Amino acid sequence: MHVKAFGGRNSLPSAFAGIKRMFIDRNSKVMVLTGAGISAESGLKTFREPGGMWDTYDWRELATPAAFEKSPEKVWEFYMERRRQIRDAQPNEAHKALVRLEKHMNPGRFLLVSQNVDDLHERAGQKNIIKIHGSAMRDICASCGSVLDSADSYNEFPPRHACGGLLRPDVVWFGEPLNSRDLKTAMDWLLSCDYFIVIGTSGNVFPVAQFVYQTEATKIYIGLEEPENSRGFQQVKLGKAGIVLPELIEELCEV
Ligand code: BV8
Repeated sequence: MHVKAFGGRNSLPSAFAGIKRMFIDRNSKVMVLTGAGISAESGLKTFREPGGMWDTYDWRELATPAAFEKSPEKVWEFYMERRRQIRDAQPNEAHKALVRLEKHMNPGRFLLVSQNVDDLHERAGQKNIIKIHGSAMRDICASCGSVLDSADSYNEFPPRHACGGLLRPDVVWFGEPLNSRDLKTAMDWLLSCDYFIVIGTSGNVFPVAQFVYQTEATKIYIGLEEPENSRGFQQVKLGKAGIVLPELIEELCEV
């Protein structure tokens, strides 16, 4: 059942009255998926909106293994700038609301899967999280696979690991497979969760964009505009995550 999107804080038409009556029991199983939209109110750019990252830069030149092979310096310059912006950003009300939701749930009944490579969920206090596209705040050695916390600066570019291999940001680039263990955990949760709440992602990037079609859970989307995969959701609530999410979680969990 696809219920049309609507905007505004209190315009809960009857079709959404259920969202008010729906109550998430502490023992329900809740899976949350976030995208760049949840970090927008922290001042970080999204990707596909006008003025967004891929509107400004060509991802083929910056977020693929071939790009790194061709010009590691250029790729490092791009990620060091994003790292600076992430370090200057703070978690917003939406990140904090998800921490309250996790605390509301009984142990083992909450999982956050984030496509974001920033660390705002972690800095907000989120515990059970899978970063399915990796983290811009970690580096990995392209030769030996060692993972390091990112340094604020390097004395050479591109930086090298002690083993001599090139370091790269520990993110999943286009054309790279997602971590198989993370993907299996996500699949297991999709098959068993009661609620699948998706926030701030345009539904353009695969295989994550297909998740909504791979679960029988109650599926709610929160974002500024209808995502590409909006037909997969029973409920689409348009608005800023920093405003809508705290209100929704308060209604659903009375927290
Ligand atoms: C792979 C890390 C296979 C780097 C990123 C079908 C099946 C499988 C693959 C494919 C397929 N079709 C195409 C592919 C290939 C490709 C793909 O999906 N291409 C797209 C462009 C069509 N997928 C891949 O390459 C994936 N790998 O499939 O490998 C394989 C298997 C075996 C062996 C080899 C290969 C890897 C994909 C991961 C790529 N990495 N990022 C980095 O970030 O630097 S993707 C990038 O997009 C980010 O991770 C980002 O998180 C992700 C999703 O973007 P969104 O988060 O949705 O951001 P967007 O701007 O689009 O939307 C933001 C939304 O927020 C908007 O809707 C907006 O309205 C809303 N919003 C804004 N403000 C607010 C808000 N909402 C609420 N409140 C607000 N205030």
